[in-house]
Amino acid sequence: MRRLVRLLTAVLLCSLFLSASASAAFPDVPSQSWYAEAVSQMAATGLLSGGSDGRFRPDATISAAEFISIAARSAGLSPKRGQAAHWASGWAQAALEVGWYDWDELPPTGERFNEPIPRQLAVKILMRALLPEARGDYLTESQKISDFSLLNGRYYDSVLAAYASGVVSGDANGCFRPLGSLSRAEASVLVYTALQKTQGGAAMVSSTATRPVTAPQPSATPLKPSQPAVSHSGGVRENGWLQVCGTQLCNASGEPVVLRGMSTHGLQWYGNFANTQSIRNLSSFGANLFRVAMYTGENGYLSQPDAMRQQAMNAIDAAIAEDLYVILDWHILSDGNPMSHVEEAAVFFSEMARRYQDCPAVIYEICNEPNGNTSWSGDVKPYAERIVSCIRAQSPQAVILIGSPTWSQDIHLAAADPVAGENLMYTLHFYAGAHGAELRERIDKALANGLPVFVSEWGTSRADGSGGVFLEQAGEWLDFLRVRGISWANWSLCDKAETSAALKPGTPTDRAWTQADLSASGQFVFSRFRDG
Ligand code: DCB
Repeated sequence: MRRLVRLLTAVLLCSLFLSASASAAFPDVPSQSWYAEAVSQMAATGLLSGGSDGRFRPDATISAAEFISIAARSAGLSPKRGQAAHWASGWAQAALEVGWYDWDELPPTGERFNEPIPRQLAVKILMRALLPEARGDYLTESQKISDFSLLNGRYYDSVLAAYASGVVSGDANGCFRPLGSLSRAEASVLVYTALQKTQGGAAMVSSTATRPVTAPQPSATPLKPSQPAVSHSGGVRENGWLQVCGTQLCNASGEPVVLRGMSTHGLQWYGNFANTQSIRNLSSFGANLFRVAMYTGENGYLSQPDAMRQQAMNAIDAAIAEDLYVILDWHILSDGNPMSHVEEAAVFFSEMARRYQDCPAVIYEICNEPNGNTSWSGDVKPYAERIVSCIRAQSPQAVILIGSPTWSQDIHLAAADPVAGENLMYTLHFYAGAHGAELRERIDKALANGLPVFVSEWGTSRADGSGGVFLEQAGEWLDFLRVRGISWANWSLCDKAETSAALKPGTPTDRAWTQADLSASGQFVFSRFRDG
């Protein structure tokens, strides 16, 4: 024990001495700065260096090459034969081979070596390099990150582990800024902090506290579970054209948006609830999304195309006038395989996408719920490729929602083999009385694989639209969706005598609605539009 103490003291003294001398070596690293200790200690042990002019450039943005070489040295990795004529190529190759990151995140061919490294990638590399055993609990750690929904799912594990082990904490607003860059000073503190958490890193521990990567404390007031990860963000005038950033739906300026609202029941039966007054009522309760369910079978579009098209357009136009985003849903159900009517769908979506090509409100849902003997790779995916190209020919950027087999529950198949293109999202449908943790796990895995998810239909009932209502289970679902910034539309806005209907039988469509008009399901769902 005495020997150990003597050894540690020697190491500490030695590192303090080195600290003083190294700090002096960088004229642009003030000895009192929050990063001085990290920079000087790491420079002294050869883990990082300054420029040929002897300066450290603490405020400069760190490049991928610089970060990887520091992480690799810190983890004791040896450079390999690189694939690019770049000084860091050998380090990047070694890091790639041990699996710190994937080829697409930083190609070893070097063309992105000099670009800033995104913070999410830096943290992934660092955690794999230095603290591969660290883990973070999803619910606990994600609550600490107010911009969690901006984080790409493939970085969840590393970032949550980094928060749990105290390597990273949020900025003053509790944000991680996963796509932001790091200054050289921040990166040094980040690596140094991680080194201190490693077993061998005790030698680096000094008596003075270091500043965490961005702010002194993990978000000073951790987010309460009831607080939305992404707040509800208004209508079309406020947000404009939507876009998909990573897995998150964003507005025209790239800020996260969550859409929440109602789906109609079948337009052929309950089209009266797709009028202006009903949509205005919905909006007054806080919804910013309306879904127009145009059945194909069951006396829908396939049997009366002109009438149904006109009804769908009227509903869309009414939603646009009320400033709501609106989903045009090709509601396949009894016709389980979308390929059965792909030609009709191609004509329909080409025409609709032309009509609404200048309209940022319109979102296309190309196949409600494939079911029966339908496969992803053989049916739904080729169908989606065809219809996406029809829509894209008219509307290059509108968001398109794609379903999957088993009533749009098989997103794992889509995640393994997604459709190529931009602004595509994948629908997951659930009914609270039938579906729970298993489907939620599928969502998390899909997000982790980079698949953007949109819950374009869900109910408080059993999967047949009746039974229950299952409000406790529905609450669990909505909490889950809120934390992940996932948008949703509830089934359904009608007064049918079934529990999933939001309105009591006989509710009129020509006046404002009060709580007394809402069913048990409606009261629950309408109260969740604003904050999730
Ligand atoms: C979906 C459909 C939707 C259906 C609801 C509830 O189907 F997209 O059209 O709505 O979920 O079942 C119901 C209406 C009824 C109507 C019936 C037929 O509420 O009033 O009579 O459509 O038009 C699902 C979703 C999931 C599952 C099964 C169905 N599942 N399904 O997991 O088994 O059989 O319709």
